[in-house]
Amino acid sequence: MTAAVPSAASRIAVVTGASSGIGAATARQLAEAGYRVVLTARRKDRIEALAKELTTAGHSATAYALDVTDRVAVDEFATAFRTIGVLVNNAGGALGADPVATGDPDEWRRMYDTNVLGTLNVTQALLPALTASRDGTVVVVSSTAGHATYEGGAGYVAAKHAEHVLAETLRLEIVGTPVRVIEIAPGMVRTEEFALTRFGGDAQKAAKVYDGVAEPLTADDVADTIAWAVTRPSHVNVDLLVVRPRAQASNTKVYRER
Ligand code: 8X3
Repeated sequence: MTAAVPSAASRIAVVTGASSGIGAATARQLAEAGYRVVLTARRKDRIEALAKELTTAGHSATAYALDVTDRVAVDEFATAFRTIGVLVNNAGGALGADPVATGDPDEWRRMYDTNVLGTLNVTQALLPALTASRDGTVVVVSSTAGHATYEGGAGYVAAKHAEHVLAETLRLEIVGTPVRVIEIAPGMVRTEEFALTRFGGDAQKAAKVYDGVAEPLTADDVADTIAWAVTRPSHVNVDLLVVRPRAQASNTKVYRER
């Protein structure tokens, strides 16, 4: 089946957390699909470099430095748009892998802030513009951690469950409006930063996550599923897409070759 060509009113796609990993890969793929991409992240230098790369390749891309947890800044950002077609809520991440008994409440708070309230902030701020496009798509990049727990994951798992609930509830609440809500839940994805951030920059601990796993997903694999879901015809709503590497049967069942 051929991908739907974005309509004139739906051509802007905002991607949060676009400075690296899944966000950057998604921005690239949506630009390829014909969207005018707006890259947001805290690290201005990175999104500016990516916007330049995309523009040089003949795409339309702009960069806007944004911390999704800063509601005032998010509201100001949203004033730039009368209509947008797509919002990809990708900003977020994991901090720590401690058991509940010893987990750091501050890390739990920060994960809730970025993953859940960040998604809430940007979605609330841009919902009028998505609705005004008469063909809007909200993507929530959650995680398989939003659907089942694992030992040492509770803080992240709790935040991702909340993000999943946000997506599900929003879909119920706005049914009948011209906006669909798509949740993409990736499993094990090897990106340059996810595990490194989780383990506070400890490269050895980060590498252990993927130890012996033949082919963890890449950021491109996930971006591919996002771009596929977003480019389905408007009446098709991919509610939830769970994507894992073949070697991962569940959050706790991973095949390792050594
Ligand atoms: C990433 C998946 O297994 O590290 O969102 O929680 S996991």
